Amino acid sequence: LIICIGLVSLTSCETKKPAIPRDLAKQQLIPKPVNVNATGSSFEINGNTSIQYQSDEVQPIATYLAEILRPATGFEIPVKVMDSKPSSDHIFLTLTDSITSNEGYELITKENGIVIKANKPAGLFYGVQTLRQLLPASIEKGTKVSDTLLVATGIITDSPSYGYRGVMLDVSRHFFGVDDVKRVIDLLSIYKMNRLHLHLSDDQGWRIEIKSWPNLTKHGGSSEVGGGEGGFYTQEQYKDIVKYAQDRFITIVPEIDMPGHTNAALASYPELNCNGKAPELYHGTNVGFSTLCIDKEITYKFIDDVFGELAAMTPGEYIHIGGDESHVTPLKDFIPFINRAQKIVEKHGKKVIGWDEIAHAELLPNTVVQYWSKGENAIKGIGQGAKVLMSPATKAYLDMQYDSITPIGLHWAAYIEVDEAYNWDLATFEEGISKENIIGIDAPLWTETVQTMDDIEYLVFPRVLGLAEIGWTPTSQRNWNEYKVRLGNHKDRLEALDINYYPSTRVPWK
Ligand code: TNX
Repeated sequence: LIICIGLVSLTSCETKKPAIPRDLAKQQLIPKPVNVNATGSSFEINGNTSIQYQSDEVQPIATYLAEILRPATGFEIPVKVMDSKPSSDHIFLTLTDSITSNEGYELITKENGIVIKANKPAGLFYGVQTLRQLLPASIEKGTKVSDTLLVATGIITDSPSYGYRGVMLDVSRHFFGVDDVKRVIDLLSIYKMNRLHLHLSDDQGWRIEIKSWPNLTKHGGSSEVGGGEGGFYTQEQYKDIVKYAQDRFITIVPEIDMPGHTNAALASYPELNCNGKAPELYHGTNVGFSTLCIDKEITYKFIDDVFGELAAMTPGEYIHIGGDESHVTPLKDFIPFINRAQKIVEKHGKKVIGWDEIAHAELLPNTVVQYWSKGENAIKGIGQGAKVLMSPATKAYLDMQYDSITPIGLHWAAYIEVDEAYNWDLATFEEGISKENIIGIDAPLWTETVQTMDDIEYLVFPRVLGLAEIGWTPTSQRNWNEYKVRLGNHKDRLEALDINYYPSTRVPWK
């Protein structure tokens, strides 16, 4: 059936294709939902579609969905409070106690409308992300698409395996501005990630304004690896990032790395050095040569001020204190330093995360140990009652090259191809660390070799989709041969989002 509208030549005639109902069971969702029940028909988003909600706290999520659908459809897609029963052609978002999991949701699609139910707004947001992936990839282009917007009918019941699903971005080795961080947040939210850990200080740069110690950014933030310009976030910019992330149900976890990885701070304030002399700024990529002066009282005044200002800008429960690779801090100094740093963070109302070496110290009851290199450290932490955040470098490090010819990245831990980043399980990775010990996964992107947003995307995508699924989908429901097909089917979506992904030959890209 061909319908020509207006006085246009035959070649530009619109072809109205009959709608083919979609099969919900065959949708290519990442992360894979826990339960899918297809009913073999479809709902069409059209000019009559509206988004309805009941309580005020849901309104921003309804608006978020409308803002995705409006440019793609050209339709008005009004957002309104539901007064009585939702009218047909609705997409209805509702909070209910019948869903029990904090981040879980149910997405029910019938021929006359869609209902997303959740216990908390976060669950509704994840239901919206699932709905987004049920629509044609072309909606991600942000411009009007010609595809008919059909959603397959059925019920999806879903909730995550782990509560902490994150990525770490190192903004110290190379600095990335607010817009880049926001793009990372947007892309992570599509895959239901809920934490962005920002590595805000290291030898090569201090990236967060601390008003009581202004030289940290003025001098310590002025360069980066290779000697380029560097940069930093003002407190206003940082708060803007925190809010932007919060609106997408992502909590920012700020890290100030110490007592090692502190050359930028030491270069900014001579009094922080045991010899009272400030070193030069550092533009190289060696690790393990710097340390705060453990014996000086000013060191603790410094970290009290820094954590105080940081805690005041941090709605999330955690502050990360680093603690890795303090090779020039003897253990007899490292232990009391970490003990005291934890107490200072706690005094400011936050819980501590630290790299696995902190397990040598006496951990506070709520401290989390981030496993990156030594299982024995993580196990030592568990012995003290700590929980573990899983980031084993051989699987979860996003700065590792895919193979020996990857143009950027490192390979000190491993080459990590897309299948290797997917084919493992948090709870069986290390004997002695099991599911009840683990809060989730954090995938770090260190940026010694990463200079642009394109570089970030190339190392993060597509591996992060698999890492997101490791955090969300039960292990018993995951296998590479099935996943690789779903990933291959995401090609259109990655391209519509304009992501510079690595086109691994191990994935059957469609
Ligand atoms: C080790 S991982 C580091 C970082 C480097 C990274 C490079 C960790 C806690 N420390 O300082 O950037 O290797 O892969």
